[in-house]
Amino acid sequence: MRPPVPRAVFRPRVVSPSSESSASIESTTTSLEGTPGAKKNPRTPKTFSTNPNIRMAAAMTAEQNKVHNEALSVVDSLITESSATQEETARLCAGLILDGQLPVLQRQLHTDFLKIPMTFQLPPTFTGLDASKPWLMYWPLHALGILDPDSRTDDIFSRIGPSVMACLDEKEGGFGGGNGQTAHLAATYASLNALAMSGDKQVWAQINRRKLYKWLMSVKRPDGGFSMHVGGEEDVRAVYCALASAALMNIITPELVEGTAEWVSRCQTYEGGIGGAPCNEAHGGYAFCGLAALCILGNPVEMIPKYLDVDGFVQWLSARQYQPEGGFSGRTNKLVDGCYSWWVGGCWSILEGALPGITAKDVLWSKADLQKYILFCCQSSRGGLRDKPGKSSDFYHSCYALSGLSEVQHRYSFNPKLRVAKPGEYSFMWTSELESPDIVIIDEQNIVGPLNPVHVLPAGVGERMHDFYASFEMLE
Ligand code: FPP
Ligand code: ZN
Ligand code: K
Repeated sequence: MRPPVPRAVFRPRVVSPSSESSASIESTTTSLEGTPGAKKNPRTPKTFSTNPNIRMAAAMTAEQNKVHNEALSVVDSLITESSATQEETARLCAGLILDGQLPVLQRQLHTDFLKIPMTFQLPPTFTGLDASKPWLMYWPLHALGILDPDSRTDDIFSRIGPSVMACLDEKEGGFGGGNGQTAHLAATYASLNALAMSGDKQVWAQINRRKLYKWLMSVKRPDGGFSMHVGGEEDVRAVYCALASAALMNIITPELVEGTAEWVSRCQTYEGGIGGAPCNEAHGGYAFCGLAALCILGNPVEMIPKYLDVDGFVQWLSARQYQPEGGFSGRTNKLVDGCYSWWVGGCWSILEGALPGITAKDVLWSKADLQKYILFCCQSSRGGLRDKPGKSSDFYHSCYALSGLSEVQHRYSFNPKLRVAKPGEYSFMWTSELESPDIVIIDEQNIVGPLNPVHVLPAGVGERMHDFYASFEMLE
C-alpha cells in the first residue's frame, strides 16, 4: 500500500502523479517528444493525436512534475467527491498540456462541426434544445464568425431572418425559444444577435421596436432588475439580455434603465464576484452579465468603479484560473470549464479595456496558460470545443471557448472618442489589436477574429445593426 497522496489545502486542484506512473509517463514522453531538454520551437505547430492513450502517455514533462511536486508541499488528507473530481481533472489536463509548443487550432474540423445546425435540420437528439432555437443559430454563427467567417454562406444568412422571425411572440413583442413559445429575454438576446449577424436589413425593418420596448418595460421590476419573462425569475442574465437587446435596437431610455446599475451592484458578493441576484453565490456567467450590463448603462471607465468594488472583483476573477489546467472555473471550489474562457475571460477583456493597468503585464492571470487550456484540452477530435477532457463538444462550449481564445489573442480597448457619449452608444466604443507576443504566443494558424466584448458578437456586427436603427427616430 502506498502512503496517502498528500494534497494541497488552499489549492486542492494540484494533482500528484504516483511515483511509478510518473516514471512510465516520463519515459514515454521522452520517446514521443525526442531528446529530453531539446529546445522546442514555440511556434512549431503540433498536430495533436486523436488517440487518447497516446495523448495521455505524452502526459507530464519533467518540468510539470517538478511544479506539481512543489505545489504539494501544503497538504490536506481529506478526500471528498469534489477533491477527487478536481484531482482527476487536473491529472487529465496536465497529461495533455505540453510545454513549448501549441497544438494547431483545428479550424476545418470545428467549422464542419459548427455548420451542423446551419443545415436547419437537426437530428432527434436535439429535441432537448427545442426551446433554444435562437441559441442554435447564435452560437455557431458567432463562433464561425470569428473562426472562419467565409464559411457562413449567403444561403445560411438568408435563412436566419425567417427562422428567427418564426420565434417572435407577436402578442408580447419579444422572441421565444421556438415557434409559438412565450417571449423570453435569453431567446430575445440570442435572436437579435443572430439577426445582427445575418445582416438582413429587410428583416431588421420588420421588427416592431415599439412593441419590443413595451415588452422590455413589462419585464422590468420596480427594484431596477429584470425578469426573464413575464412572471419569470429575476436575475442578472435578464438585465444583460434586456440591455444588450435594447442597445442593438437603439431603444435605451432613462426609464428602461432606472435603478438597474444599483441592482447589478447589489449582486456583487463577499467573494468579490457577481451572483445571479443579490445574496446569490458569485459565478463567472453572472459576473460577465453584470459587468457587461454596466458597460451598456454608461461609460465603463466611470460605471465599473462606481458600481463595483474593483479590487474585490479582480481578486475573485484571478482566483478563477487553476494550475496545472490553465483554464478558468466558474466559482470557488469547482472545476475548470472551457466556457468560462469567455465568461471569466470576457470580464478580463472589459477590465483591461476600460481600466488599463488593472491587469498590466500579465500578473493577475496568464493568457498563455488559458490559451494552452483551450487548445490542448478543449478541442474535440470530432470537431468543436468542449468543457473539459472527457466531455463531448457542443455548440455552446464551441462558441464560448473560441470567444475566450479571441480574448486571449486580442487586447480590447474602450475608446470614448469613437462615438458621441450618450446612453445606448457605450457598448459600441470598443476596438482591438492583436495581443503582444511578450504576453502570449500568437501563432498565425491559431488566430481567431476580434469581437465586441460587451455583445459577444464578431467585431462590427452589433455596431452595424445599432447604426441601422439609429438612423430612424427613437421609437419609430
Ligand atoms: C452553474 O452550472 C451555472 C449557472 C448557475 C449559470 C451560469 C450563467 C451563465 C453561464 C451565463 C448565462 C448568460 C446568458 C447571457 C444567458 P454548473 O453548476 O453546472 O457549473 P459549475 O460547476 O461550473 O458552476
Ligand atoms: Zn461550460
Ligand atoms: K483581451
